[in-house]
Amino acid sequence: MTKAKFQSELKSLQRRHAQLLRRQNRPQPAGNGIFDRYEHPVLTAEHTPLSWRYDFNHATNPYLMTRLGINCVFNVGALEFNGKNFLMARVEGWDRKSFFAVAESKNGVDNFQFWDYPVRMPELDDRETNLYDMRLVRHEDGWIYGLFCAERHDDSKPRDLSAAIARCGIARTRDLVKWERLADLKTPALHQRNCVLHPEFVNGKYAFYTRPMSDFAATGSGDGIGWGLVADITKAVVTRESIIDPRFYHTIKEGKNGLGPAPIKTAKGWLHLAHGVRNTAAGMRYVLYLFLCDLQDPSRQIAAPGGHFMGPENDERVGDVSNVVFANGWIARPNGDVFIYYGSSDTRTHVATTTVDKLLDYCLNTPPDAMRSKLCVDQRCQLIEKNLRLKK
Ligand code: BGC
Ligand code: BMA
Repeated sequence: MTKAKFQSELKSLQRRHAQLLRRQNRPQPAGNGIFDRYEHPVLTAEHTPLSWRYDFNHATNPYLMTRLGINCVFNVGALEFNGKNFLMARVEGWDRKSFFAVAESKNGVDNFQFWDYPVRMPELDDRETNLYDMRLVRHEDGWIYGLFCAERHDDSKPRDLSAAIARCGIARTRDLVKWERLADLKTPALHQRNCVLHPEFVNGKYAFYTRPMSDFAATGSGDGIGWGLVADITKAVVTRESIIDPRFYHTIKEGKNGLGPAPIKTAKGWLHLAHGVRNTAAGMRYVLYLFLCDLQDPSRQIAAPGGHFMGPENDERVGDVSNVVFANGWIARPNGDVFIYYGSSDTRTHVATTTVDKLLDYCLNTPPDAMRSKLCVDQRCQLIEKNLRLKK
């Protein structure tokens, strides 16, 4: 390619990229009354800066090739900071390694802009291979914590290249730029993914939501979402882990479940967003669900609406790992607006908006899972009867 052609192609790449970042996002018409999905994803691989992917020098990249491709941007942590919504994205390169990068937007639904550089997360040791799915939480101790999965090969099975160990990495920051890496969380379980820090002290201790599993990813190898207290966050050890949200046969969380972001504190309880997984002939299906815990005792569930809160729809169903919605970030603004950031099929990031009031109404007034077809029909007939009576 001549230098002149190179320059004009680069210009048009940059123009298209700027257009994508400027694109407005609107709520989709006809929601479900619970939340509004938006027309476009808020972050995709194409939203990452061109400088992360291309070499802009004609002498070293005469064909204007993508040099370091980005595969997908999904499963973001989220935090409000100085009135803006910040996302801590899981960015995955063409090399399958994930890393973290911050993108920010004023209105939280469009115009997300990545910072110039991704996060340089300090490494604990060089066997750590993949980092992903950060939960951001502003703790009452004054730090912003990031909890994430730090994955490595399971060296006790040298011939099995898919054998892995999932650990909970912990780091803290004041500005999302400089990170202090703390020791990984220790618990009785071999594997921990989807761990979350509770934003407040409980009995003077740090409280962790955990997800103990005896296998790296297999459904059925853990009992549910756990809870444990930790005295020293710099060497976090959970010795006693209790299950606060168990799995159940023939529900949306039959196979496994895990907490999403840190809970939102509301007047009626701690509001939780989690994911539930079931196994199907087409692989694992991931959906989102909500539950509410007691304000005084956050380990006690007080409301558990039945069924899924959100499942993958339309384009969301297809991607690198299809039939998945996953969320590890949400933001409740002081006015009660809630932004739920969710990844679809391990490929892209979307937003759905709602309010704390709607989510509480959903939690407190959606009937619980009746657990068998017969009782589910009874439950539905009660609703129908109530409606038909109104018509008379
Ligand atoms: C992937 C994760 C996935 C996990 C369990 C990891 O290697 O990076 O996205 O959740 O495996 O399947
Ligand atoms: C997991 C998560 C996510 C992912 C999902 C589906 O266990 O930690 O990273 O979205 O699997 O692959």
